[in-house]
Amino acid sequence: MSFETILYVLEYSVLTIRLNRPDKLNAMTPTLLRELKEAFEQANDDKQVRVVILTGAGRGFCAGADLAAASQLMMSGGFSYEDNLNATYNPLILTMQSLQKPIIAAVNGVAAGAGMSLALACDMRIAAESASFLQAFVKIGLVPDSGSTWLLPRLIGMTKALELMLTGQKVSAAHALEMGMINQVVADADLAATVSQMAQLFANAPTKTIGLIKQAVQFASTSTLEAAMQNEAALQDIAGKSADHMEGVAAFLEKRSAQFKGE
Ligand code: LHQ
Repeated sequence: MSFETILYVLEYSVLTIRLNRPDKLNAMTPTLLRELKEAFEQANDDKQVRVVILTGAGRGFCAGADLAAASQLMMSGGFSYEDNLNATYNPLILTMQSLQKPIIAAVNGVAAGAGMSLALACDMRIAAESASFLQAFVKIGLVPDSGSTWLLPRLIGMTKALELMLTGQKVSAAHALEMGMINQVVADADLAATVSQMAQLFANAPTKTIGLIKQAVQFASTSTLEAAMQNEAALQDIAGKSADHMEGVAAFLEKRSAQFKGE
């Protein structure tokens, strides 16, 4: 599959999806949104892929919706934000959240508006020292979208999430780490190597179980304790029958390291 606005590079089990509109800080056009969703769907279906890295080309991670493209759509008449979000951004975020494989955001630069939502929808976030995060929506008179109102308070708590959403202030990578929004900050020059190291860890992990863990945590975030435990039990039944579980136990008993196949 070839793409116009993203780069899709699969090396062994590690897929790197790179947003590729560097001149516009990888702002999202309708084409980019469609391609990004297709890429994640392909990643889900491809058994060879065991971890996805999402990053940006150039000095930005993603500056959110491409405002030039959005204003063109608005001027062409009949444009509805609601329809647009429901048809493009929302399915993309849901595809990422339900991906049965881990996604690492390698945040190489600014993540703004829906671009910040994209980073928040990943499972791990490693940022370069020079990266920054902003809930840019309020600055242009919009409400946070693409999952930010759901994801951000869960990651950093309501107090800080509201502060960021109401002010639109730019947050440095160091501050984001302090707030618990991201997992790690590294020197700009070390970003690729650090992310690659983490990706290797996931490439050798029990991938099927990782998909189930994501599912369990997401289910639990909107359920009662009782329902969450019932769901854990059901998912544990699936994990318990996986080849990787058998291998994990055998490796433990034989005092060797496990060779997981992701199944
Ligand atoms: C851009 C953008 C951009 C186009 C930088 N669009 N060109 C969903 C549904 C539908 C529509 C509406 O919205 C949404 C959700 C959203 O995401 S709303 C939020 C949209 N994003 C923003 O409001 C952020 C706008 N960008 C900025 O505030 C700044 O560019 C940031 C703070 C991200 C970076 O600032 P700088 O580092 O100073 O870079 P810059 O502003 O000089 O940008 C570099 C170039 O990228 C420049 O193009 P040019 O041709 O002049 O060199 C910008 O125009 C372009 N660019 N963001 N969102």
